[in-house]
Amino acid sequence: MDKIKSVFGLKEKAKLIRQDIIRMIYQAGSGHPGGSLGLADIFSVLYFNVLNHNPKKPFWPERDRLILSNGHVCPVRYSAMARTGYFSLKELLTLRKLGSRLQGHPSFLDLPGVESSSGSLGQGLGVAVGMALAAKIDSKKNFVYCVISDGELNEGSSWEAFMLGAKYALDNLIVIIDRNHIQISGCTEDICPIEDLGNKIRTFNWQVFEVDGHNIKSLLSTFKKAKSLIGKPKVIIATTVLGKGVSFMENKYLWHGKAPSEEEARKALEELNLKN
Ligand SMILES: Cc1ncc(C[n+]2csc(CCOP(=O)(O)OP(=O)(O)O)c2C)c(N)n1
Ligand SMILES: [Mg+2]
Repeated sequence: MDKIKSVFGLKEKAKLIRQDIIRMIYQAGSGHPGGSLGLADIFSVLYFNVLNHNPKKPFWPERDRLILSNGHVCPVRYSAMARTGYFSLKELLTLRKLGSRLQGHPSFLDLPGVESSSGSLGQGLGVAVGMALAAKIDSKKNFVYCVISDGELNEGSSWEAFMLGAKYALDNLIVIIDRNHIQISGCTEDICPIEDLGNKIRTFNWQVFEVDGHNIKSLLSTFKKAKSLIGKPKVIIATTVLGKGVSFMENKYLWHGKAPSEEEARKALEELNLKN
């Protein structure tokens, strides 16, 4: 696949992804717009630039793997997949319909290109550690990327996986944390504080990078640095805004898992259209 290298090009794709997210969730009548919109820039950078993949050959053995642990934000992944050519844009509107390959939480058995089923939080990092370890054992050169959310760091299983990743010095593993400070019912620091997150993970012997999850240029350079560093697993703490791009959704936890009404969807699309 030809990679998009320009910041402008990647921003344009992120804008389209955000519009898809609104259309899909409105059409489904349920879903999770907040986290999905917040991750649009990161998924644009991953799918159109960072990942070594072939949308026409989703089972290509040498491909990079992308595990989406916080499966509820799958509309962002489905849109990036459709826009890179895994399937048609039309199929996006089948989100959450009976029999659709685009389930409300991703189903690995249904949709080629989805590397693991997810939705039950706290499991993805363990899966990614296993895949990265397997790649090492097989002397493969591919990378394993894993997107996890800040809310799911409340799950102890995530921390077991951090320990194991360090034990095996999995430098082919790059984890991206969606640090939007919000989970299902409020602010992460009110529900079960996870700060000082960077230092916590550093003490687990991971290399930690911190980045603005909406700054395409910084994202590109951070992924580049993370890929080149050897000897340790790496985590990128990406600060994001839940609902990014839609003024009335931004930073509002109530938009974690709620579909927009017709009027709200119209307003959201209007705003997203006007954005540069
Ligand atoms: C094991 C498990 N427990 C509870 C849930 C219900 N749940 C779904 S999303 C969510 C909040 C997770 O926080 P985060 O992913 O940070 O939310 P976001 O930033 O996307 O709003 C919860 C508790 C779940 N999916 N899995
Ligand atoms: Mg969150």
